[in-house]
Amino acid sequence: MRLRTFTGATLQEAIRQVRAELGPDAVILETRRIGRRSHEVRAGLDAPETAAPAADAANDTLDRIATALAFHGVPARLADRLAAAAGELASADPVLALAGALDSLFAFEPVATAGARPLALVGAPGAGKTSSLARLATRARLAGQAVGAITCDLVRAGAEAQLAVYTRRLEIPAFRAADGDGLARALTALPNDAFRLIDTTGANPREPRDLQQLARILGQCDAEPILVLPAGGDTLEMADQATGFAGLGCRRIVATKLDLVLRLGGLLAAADAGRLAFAEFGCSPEIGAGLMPVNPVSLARLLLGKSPATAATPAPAATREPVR
Ligand SMILES: Nc1nc2c(ncn2[C@@H]2O[C@H](COP(=O)(O)OP(=O)(O)OP(=O)(O)O)[C@@H](O)[C@H]2O)c(=O)[nH]1
Ligand SMILES: [Mg+2]
Repeated sequence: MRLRTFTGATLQEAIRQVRAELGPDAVILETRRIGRRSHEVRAGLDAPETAAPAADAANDTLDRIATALAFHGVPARLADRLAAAAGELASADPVLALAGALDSLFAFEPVATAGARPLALVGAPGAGKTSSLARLATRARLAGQAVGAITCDLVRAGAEAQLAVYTRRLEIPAFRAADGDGLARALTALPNDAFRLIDTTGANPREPRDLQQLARILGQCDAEPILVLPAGGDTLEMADQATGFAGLGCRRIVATKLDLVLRLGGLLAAADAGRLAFAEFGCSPEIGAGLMPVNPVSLARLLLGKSPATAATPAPAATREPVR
């Protein structure tokens, strides 16, 4: 296989270079964000380039993408924008074309565990906030990072005990905070270089008082609120929920429960409506399974029918197959 590495300011631009130089049969092996402004795509070509009917192949690709987006229940206007962006890439590879389109319409920003602002997991009751906190804490601990957790959820019965199970197992300090002052105090009690995670009470985005209370608590510290949103809900409801939490300052989504659903249109609608970046996907009830950092290629693979496990990780080199 002929391997090449391409770099561009956006993933779409790097993929365009792959297309231009290696043709429609190029296989994407890896994508990587380098810093904030550069994307690297490693691609290969198994066979010599052929004079295949490129236009037909590109049309088949667009049909496949349109079918997948319809299956997922992506709202028509968003699906049209994605199809138009994919069409511009004129790629015969559906993953390539859809990844480029997703990259041009959405932002992708996985959670970095080092040097981060404190993160507050916010969302509706039962969304998966505490589980996501435990998964992010586990990831940071495995990376050798100092971690601390604070819960502001003193409301739901058993919430503190649930978090304590995880923090004890991870041997990380845990605090409770009843209000904004308590949260600010707990944050200063943790080392500055620690990865600081805040659990919050489930909030009803249709209830202004819930959001105002969250805003009051988080307003006293420099925490980034991250929306935890389960996949598979009604498209319009998810879009409304995302808009509500975006008003609280959320910029990113940790999507959970992808293992329970087949259709991801609601998640795309939510990210689009709230102008939220995709950060991580949760695909299992097990804490140990962790979260999957999302990038345009892994999301394109999921939308085109790959399971979360294979969407996230390229196959080993010896058995790697073309991404179709
Ligand atoms: N199948 C599956 N279950 C999940 C996932 N993430 C969380 N859960 C389950 O969803 C339920 C709620 O998860 P929590 O993490 O307690 O949710 P929460 O948002 O903290 O809930 P509240 O604190 O009550 O608002 C638990 O039973 C979790 O095991 C996931 O990705 N897949
Ligand atoms: Mg919780």
